[in-house]
This record gives sequence, structure tokens and C-alpha cells, in this order.
Amino acid sequence: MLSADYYNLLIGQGYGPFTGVPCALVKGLISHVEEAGDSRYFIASSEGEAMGIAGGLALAGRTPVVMMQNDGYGNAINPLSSLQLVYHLPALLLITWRAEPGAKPDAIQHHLMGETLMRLLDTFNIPHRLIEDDLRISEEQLRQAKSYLDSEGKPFALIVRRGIFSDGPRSSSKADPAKPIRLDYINVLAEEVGESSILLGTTGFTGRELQQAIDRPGTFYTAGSMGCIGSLGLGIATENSDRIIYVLDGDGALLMKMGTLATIGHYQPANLVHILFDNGQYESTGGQPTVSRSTNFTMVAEGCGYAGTEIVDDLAAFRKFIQAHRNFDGPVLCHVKVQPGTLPDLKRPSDGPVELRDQFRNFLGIHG
Ligand SMILES: Cc1ncc(C[n+]2csc(CCOP(=O)(O)OP(=O)(O)O)c2C)c(N)n1
Repeated sequence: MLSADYYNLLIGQGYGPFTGVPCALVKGLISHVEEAGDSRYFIASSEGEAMGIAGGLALAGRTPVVMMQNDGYGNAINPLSSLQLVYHLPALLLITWRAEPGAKPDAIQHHLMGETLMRLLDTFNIPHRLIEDDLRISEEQLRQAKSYLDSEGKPFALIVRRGIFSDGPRSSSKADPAKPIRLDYINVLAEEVGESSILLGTTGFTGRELQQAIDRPGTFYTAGSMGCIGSLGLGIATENSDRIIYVLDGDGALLMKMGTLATIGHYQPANLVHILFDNGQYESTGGQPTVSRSTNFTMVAEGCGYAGTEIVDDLAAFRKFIQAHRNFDGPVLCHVKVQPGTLPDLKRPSDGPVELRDQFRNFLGIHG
């Protein structure tokens, strides 16, 4: 089914505005909503926040649509349980089904949510249907959902399986071959950081690039737990005060849990170097914009107590920053303004999460 046709059905039945956090399975649909260009799509920094926006829209008399990955349903549960379901505020949830049991194998971080999604919805008494690859059925489904939303005033979920929307996203921004991409910066890190240092990569392309490009012990990356790389770094940093911890973050991920800047600033880990790769988008899910262009990250970090910050947009300045902060003078933040782009053959790591954990602990000298 074409996203444009589905979008027209939604609009035709009075749904909207839209909000959410992207998943690659709805990248075409998000593109269509964004391109409608009349502020119908609110870029939320987390799915929980999207539920808040939807709650406000519903209070204001609208029928909001919230798009999210099943991973993000975890973030949505708190406001769902204590906002939408308590105040009876309608919302149509479009939830993508990563790691659907029996379907094509999917990344490990999706397995538990893939297996339990329907049960989680049932536990909350949220009615749910699978979207069918058929416009006529979809039209009827949306009509039934709307009638539930209007009469009950509570959320209704439609589940998006892989391949339901057949079109891709709009063409992503052209990479300028003269300008460095994130991987070029990661390669500088590989040259500059000491052997005892630790490198942590956020979910999505960053962590995968880190695993693929830097063949050294002492690296760890999170698949999933989006936004948690900074707090994970804080936990490691406090237990390893003799090592420098490099936290490789993304703009989407940092925005999702921006409170982490305040927590790090409060605890002042002198050995934490926070590197923010800001490409202005959720590149790993199809290049949808984040709100980073209107956010001054260095100012926020400074306001939260970071000892130093810098904005860089070339490799020489980045190298200088890394060289200048090897002396446990953190926490410091390097805001790297980078253009999108990754390896054409970017792989998912062959090591499983438990192997990765054990290798990392081994590097730290923790055995058994
Ligand atoms: C809670 C949650 N919501 C959504 C996703 C889907 N997701 C995976 S990576 C990613 C984009 C991350 O964006 P950013 O941190 O800016 O890094 P980039 O992809 O641009 O390198 C998203 C939305 C997820 N894994 N978890």
C-alpha cells in the first residue's frame, strides 16, 4: 500500500495532527505527513513526550495520531497509563511491529517487544488491529477506530507490519564528498584515544560503525535503549576513574533523554568526554529531521555544569579537541556538526550482546 493513499484516508476521516518518533517501517508515511507542510507533524523527542502532545491535542478537541516503533511503546506506557487512559483522551496509535514472531529475523533488541506487543496492549485494554495491505479494508478499519475513539475517548492501536507500506522515504539529503561523515570522526578517535580508554556508541548507525570500524577492545555499543548511552557512560565512568570514557551520542538519542546532561553535570565525572554527532536527523530510521537545529546543546550542557564545551565541524578541530581533553578535565561536550552518511555495507555486529558484555568486562579485568 502506498503511504500517500493511507495518509489521504487518515486525513479524509478527520484524523490529525500527527506526532511520534520514527521507525524505518513508517518512513514513507512520516515523509508524507511532514511534506503536507502545515504543521500537522510534531517531531517528538520521545514516545512518552509524543503521548503528552497527543494528550494536549485531544484535550483541544482533535484526534491525534501517534507513530512509534514497538521499542518506543515502552516509553509511551507511562503517559498512556496515567494520562490517556485516566483522563479518557483519544489517540490513534500506529505502532510498527519489529521482530514479529515468525516473520523475517530482526535485530536482537526488538525480540522481547516483538513477542509481547499484543499482550502489552491487551493488558492495558487497548484495542488493536493489524493494518492490512488493502485500502478498502484500511478505510473500514480507520472508521471503526474513529468510532471507538469518539465514543470511548481512549487510545486505539493499529499495528504496522514490515512491508505494509511499500514506498520508501523521500530522497535523503545528498552527501557532500568534500565534507567528513561520522565515520571519519570515529577514525580520528581510533587514532587519538589511549589504549586504556573506553568508547561507547549509541544505538543505530553510530554504534554499528564503532563496532565495524574500530577493531579494539574497550568498545561497547547499545542496540536499543535509545538515549541511554550517556547515563551508561556515567555509570562506567564512576567505577573507572583512571580511564577516559568517550560517549558517542546522536542528536535524536540525546534529545530523547536530555535530562542526562543535567545528571552528568551534577555528578561531574572528570573522565567523561561526551561527543555528540549531530546530523540534524534520525538517520538510522530514514533521515527524518530531529529538532536539533533549534537546540543549542553546548549552552544546555554548560548550564548543566559541564566543565567545557565546543562546537566543531571539521576533522582538524575535532582532533584538537580530543588531544586537549585527555587530562581528566571533564565532563566535556564536543558538539560535532556532521553531514549524514555511513558505510555502504554497514553491518550488524556478529557478536551477540552477552559476548559483547563479556569482552567488555574482560577488558576491564572483571572475570567470572
Ligand atoms: C525508544 C526508541 N524509539 C525509536 C527507536 C528507533 N530508532 C533507532 S535508531 C533511531 C534514530 C537515532 O537518531 P540519532 O540519535 O540522531 O542517530 P542517527 O540515526 O542520526 O545516527 C531511532 C528513532 C528506538 N530504537 N528506540
